[in-house]
Amino acid sequence: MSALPKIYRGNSTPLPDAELAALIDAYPKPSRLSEYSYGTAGFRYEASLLPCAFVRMGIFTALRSASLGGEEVGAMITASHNAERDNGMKLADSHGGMLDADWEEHAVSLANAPDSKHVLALMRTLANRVGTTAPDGKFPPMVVHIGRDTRSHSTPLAELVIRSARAMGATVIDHGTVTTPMLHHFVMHANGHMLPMCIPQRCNEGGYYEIVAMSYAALLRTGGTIVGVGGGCRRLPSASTLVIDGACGIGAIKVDEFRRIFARLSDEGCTVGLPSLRVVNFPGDGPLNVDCGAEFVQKQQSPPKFYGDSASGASRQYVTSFDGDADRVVFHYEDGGGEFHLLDGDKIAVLVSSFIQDELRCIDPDGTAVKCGVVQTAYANGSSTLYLKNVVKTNVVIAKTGVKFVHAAAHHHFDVGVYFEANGHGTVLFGPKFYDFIASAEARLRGTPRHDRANIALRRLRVLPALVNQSVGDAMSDMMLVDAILFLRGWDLSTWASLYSDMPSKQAKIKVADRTVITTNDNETAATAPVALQIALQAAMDAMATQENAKDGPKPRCFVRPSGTEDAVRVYAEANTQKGADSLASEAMILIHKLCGGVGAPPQPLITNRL
Ligand code: 16G
Ligand code: MG
Repeated sequence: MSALPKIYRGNSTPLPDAELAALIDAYPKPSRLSEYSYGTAGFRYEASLLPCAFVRMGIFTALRSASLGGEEVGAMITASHNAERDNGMKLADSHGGMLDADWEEHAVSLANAPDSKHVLALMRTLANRVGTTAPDGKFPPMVVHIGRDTRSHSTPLAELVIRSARAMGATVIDHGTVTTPMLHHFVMHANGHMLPMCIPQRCNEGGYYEIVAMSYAALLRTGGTIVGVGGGCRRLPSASTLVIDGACGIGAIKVDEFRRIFARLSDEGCTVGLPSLRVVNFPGDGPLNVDCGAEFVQKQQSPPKFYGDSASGASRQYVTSFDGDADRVVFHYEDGGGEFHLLDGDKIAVLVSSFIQDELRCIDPDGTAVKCGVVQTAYANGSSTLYLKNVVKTNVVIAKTGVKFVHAAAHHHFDVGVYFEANGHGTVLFGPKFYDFIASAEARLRGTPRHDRANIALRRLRVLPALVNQSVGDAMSDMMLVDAILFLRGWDLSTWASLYSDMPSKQAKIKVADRTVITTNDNETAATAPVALQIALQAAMDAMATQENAKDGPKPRCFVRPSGTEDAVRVYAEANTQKGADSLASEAMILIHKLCGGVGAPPQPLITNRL
């Protein structure tokens, strides 16, 4: 059952300095850590290193809310796909997306200030700079939403954040255990003036389920009205039971709620196309993110372990895996011969963007009214990029790795911007031109037969902005979007998988003394330093292209980048054969070791067994 949040009302007046100082000094900087750094997705460390930073982040989030004139912000306590021992914080800005890049440095300064005296001084400087302190010491209203995942230390860590935000006089809304995208949704909806008119404002858990489930059911229902297709779409037996691997994390608990909601929808007669949901890998069934979940499945290219589940293989023909905080999703299945097939973020981008574009063209055959496009990262498989450009015929932009970068690019470049990282992070953003398009189509199509294809397309497009979580990628709503599209297309995972074949690829990582010696261009497709590294990588790619002599399709490709979440350099290579990809990645590893201060013995050649 969805719980209501616990609300602690604040009076906008911070505690006296001495009391704030006592709270800050009770959680000194850990001696084992030289500095906190703000990674790709916020702070993420071994949990015992975090209390100091978290007390200060309670203060920080309150200040951020104050700086926005009382708009509501959020903090999510999670380390996503990391092991259980780690924890972290993702910060949600008032638009619901990730913290504005300009404020990351303030978060880092506060986290790293040597003691309470410095924290308070920084806090005053920041407050004065953004003009938030009144002469009586009162701040504008401040509201901070808090969510946490199922890790054992998430509750005590969340309590620290709540304590310090309250010490600032902020109102704190504690949502308890939720997924990361739910917390982002609450924040986006709490600042309701930013929502487009067609999305009802619902800023709690029950409202979240309602929006997602109702718009999903509405999208499925449009499949019941296709003229000339035998009365409507049918669910293929191989897509009738959707098995959800919850990574032994929060996503399993939350997605299980939809089983109840679907039962209610069925009772109410909304039965078109609803699948059976079967959730496996709940918290406690097995260790969080170990041998299961999206990270494991995508990186290992193998099926997850189904802890405590003895169902027959047949029910596993249609499986989706979430990561530990349910902000990403991949699909997969084993075919009749037991071969594993992964449908990753690239495949989702292809499915979603071609669906939206097809529906738009039913109303606007020239495809000129709304600019659609897909944002990928350098990790996108070359075959997917080629398919998007040549078959879907859409615009493609390659952006830097990390949700905050792909999200910003989708927003910047397109009226309907689809973004998915290969690892399954992604969503769709709808801009003002899309809403204008819908409004004018509604006016134009009013009175035309309901079963006309343009009318059906309009009904489909109209529910999408509510179904997708536009604040951030969301495993639950992405899963339903994908499932609805498959249903409307009459496909199962194998039809979807057969749209194009991935180029064989290889990913690896290597330790160097200082990974910042490697810098890259804006979208990370080439290294800018050390200069010799890129020259050697290019020579290796050219040699592989000659060796493989493949005429069509994407060329062998390799890039390297310092990780934003780990102390390592990441390597990606793809080629026309697995052997070629392995060899290119091995060569890159050797070059990094030689030219960038590799730690330990030179790396051994990489060999993928599944040739
Ligand atoms: C984080 C990012 C993800 C990115 C990954 C790259 C968010 C919410 N998550 O998990 O988008 O793909 O980092 O990790 O932004 P890396 O820098 O270690 O390769
Ligand atoms: Mg995650």
